[in-house]
Amino acid sequence: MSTHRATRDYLVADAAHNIHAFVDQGALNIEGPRVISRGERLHLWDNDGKRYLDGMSGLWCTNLGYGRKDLTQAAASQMDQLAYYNMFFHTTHPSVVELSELLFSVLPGHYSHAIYTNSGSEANEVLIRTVRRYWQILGKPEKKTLIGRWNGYHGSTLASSALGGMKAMHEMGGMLPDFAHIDEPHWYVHGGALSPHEFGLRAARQLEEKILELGADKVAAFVAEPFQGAGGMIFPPESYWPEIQRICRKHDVLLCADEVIGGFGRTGEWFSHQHFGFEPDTLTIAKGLTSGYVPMGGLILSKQMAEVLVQRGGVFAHGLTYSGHPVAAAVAIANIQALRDEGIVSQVKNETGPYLQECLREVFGNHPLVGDIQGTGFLAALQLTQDRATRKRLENEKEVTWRCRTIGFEEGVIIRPNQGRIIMAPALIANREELDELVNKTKRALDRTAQEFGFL
Ligand code: PXG
Repeated sequence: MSTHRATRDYLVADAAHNIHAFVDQGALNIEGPRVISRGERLHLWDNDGKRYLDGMSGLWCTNLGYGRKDLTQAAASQMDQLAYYNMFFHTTHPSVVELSELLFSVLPGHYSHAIYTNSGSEANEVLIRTVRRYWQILGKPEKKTLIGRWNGYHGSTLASSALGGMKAMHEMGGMLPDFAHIDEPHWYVHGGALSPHEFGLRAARQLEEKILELGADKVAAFVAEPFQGAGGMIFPPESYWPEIQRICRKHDVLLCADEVIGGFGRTGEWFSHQHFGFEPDTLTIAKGLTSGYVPMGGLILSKQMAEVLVQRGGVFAHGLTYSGHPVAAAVAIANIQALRDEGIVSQVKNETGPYLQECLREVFGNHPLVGDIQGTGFLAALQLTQDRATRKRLENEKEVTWRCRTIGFEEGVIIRPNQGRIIMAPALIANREELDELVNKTKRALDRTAQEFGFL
């Protein structure tokens, strides 16, 4: 554990040496980041002892909350017994074998194989290589284009960011050939006069248009998050996923779900594609797999795909030093066991998730700044608006939502501004009292924001 130093010391050293994610580093150095030092369940403490309720599970990952001794002990015992070994050159080890047995016992029955990584970005890199390999083995090497979505997020490595649809990332010298994008199914912003149902179908049919434009014999896969996380917690209309699945099957295009945020109970189902009712051929996982205690991700393959790769594929030319790392696997086992044996996933589905959704609708349903509330399980987005009737977005939505986050910190709650929305995704262990604290502090932050900008 690091020794405790004055916050100012940390800020000076941080500015001298660290480049942070997705910020203007020069501007951050002037303002200084918050130094977070300790966590317990849903609460975090900064270096000066101020306490916050973390409404975002870190970066959507601490599904079991902070300070779980079962997870830290699983890591410590595994380190004592076998701190490292690998899956190269005809070896394996007990913790990765046991993890896979457990993982496939909670996954739907049509999945059978996993390729482990250290992160979600790497899991999507492996996905890209694996779907191309799959079509090569089947004698269709031309089927190599992957279709993603604008505003989708699949990671920060080169190919995963090309697959994603974040334009700022593409502009940083990152676009690659053989990737294409369709629009996001964001009814509130793009739906116009269409009903959500009609818009969902129209958004899905863009995939068919794109496949026909590129030629189905060139398209390997469609990859998407069941709901968009980093892109603003956008839930597609109910008509969207069944139509996407129909189109993929019709044109022999693999359907790949990025479950990095949605996996491990977030929606109240083990995996979010189960909530939306479709059957992907692959799943990418990370974050909630270990509740963020140690890095781990993976690619899950359907039985049908795995059979092609295993029975007909020959050498699979891929491997990471830390694929299936014993310590990460031991933590993942303890994490999945806790989610299952403590009934946490079903509690989010049947009890605490509906409670959170109800509270949010009760408290924010008539708020002058809130035009729409989306969410299920332990996911929620408050869409801010200038005018509820016309769904007009706030002109200064970035400024307003960022101010709301800053006031949130003052009020002792961590919520996230995103695309004109205030979003939250608390740890799945949250009880009613913790959820009340989240909702009440968010209400104070939003009220103060509304007052400052003249809405209240
Ligand atoms: N896929 C999805 C759907 C993600 O959300 C990744 C892949 C990449 O995972 P790694 O482990 O390589 O980071 C992610 C990551 C945000 C935010 O602000 C979201 C992510 C990461 C950091 C910030 O919403 N998602």
